[in-house]
Amino acid sequence: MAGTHTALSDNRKTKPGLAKRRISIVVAEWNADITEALFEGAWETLRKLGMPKDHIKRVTVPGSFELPLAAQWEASKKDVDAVICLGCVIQGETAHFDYICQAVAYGIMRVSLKSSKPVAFGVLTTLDKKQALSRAGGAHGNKGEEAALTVVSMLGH
Ligand code: RBF
Repeated sequence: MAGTHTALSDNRKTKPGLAKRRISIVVAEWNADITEALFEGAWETLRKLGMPKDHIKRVTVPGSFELPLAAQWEASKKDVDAVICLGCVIQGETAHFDYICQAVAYGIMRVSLKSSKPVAFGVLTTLDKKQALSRAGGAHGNKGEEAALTVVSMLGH
C-alpha cells in the first residue's frame, strides 16, 4: 500500500521544485480499464504535488511490450526529466505472461540506466483481473500513484 512505503515521497505536501520538471507517462491500452485507473492515480498525484498540467505528457502504446520503446523515445528528449510506464499483464489471459513481464521489466530498467533518468515500472503483473483491480484504486492502493511518487523521490523532491 502506498502509505506503507517509507522510501516514497510524502504525497501530502506540494513540492515547489516540481514546477520546473517535466514527466512523460506512457500508458498501455491492453486492459485499458485498469491502465486508465493507474493513469488517473499518477496524474492526480503529480498535480497534487504541484506539477503544472502542461508539464505532464501522456503517450499511449498498444500493449505493455511496447512500453520500453516509447519510454526510450521520451527519456531521450532533453526536456523530459523522468518517465512513468503504466501497464497491466494478467496471467490468466496471457500464455505469454512470463515472456512479456520479463521483457518489459528488463526493457524499462535498461532505458532508465541508459538514459540516467528515473523510469518507473508501474506495470501490474497479476494472476487475475480481481488482483489488478485491487491495485488500481482498490484495497491495495493505486500503483500508478506509487509510480509517480517513485519518480518524484528519484528526482530528489
Ligand atoms: N499486453 C498487455 O499489456 N497485457 C496483457 O495482458 C497482454 N496479453 C497478451 C497476450 C498475448 C497472447 C499477446 C500476443 C499479446 C498480449 N499483450 C498484452 C500485448 C503485448 O504487450 C504487445 O502489445 C503485443 O504482443 C504486440 O507487440
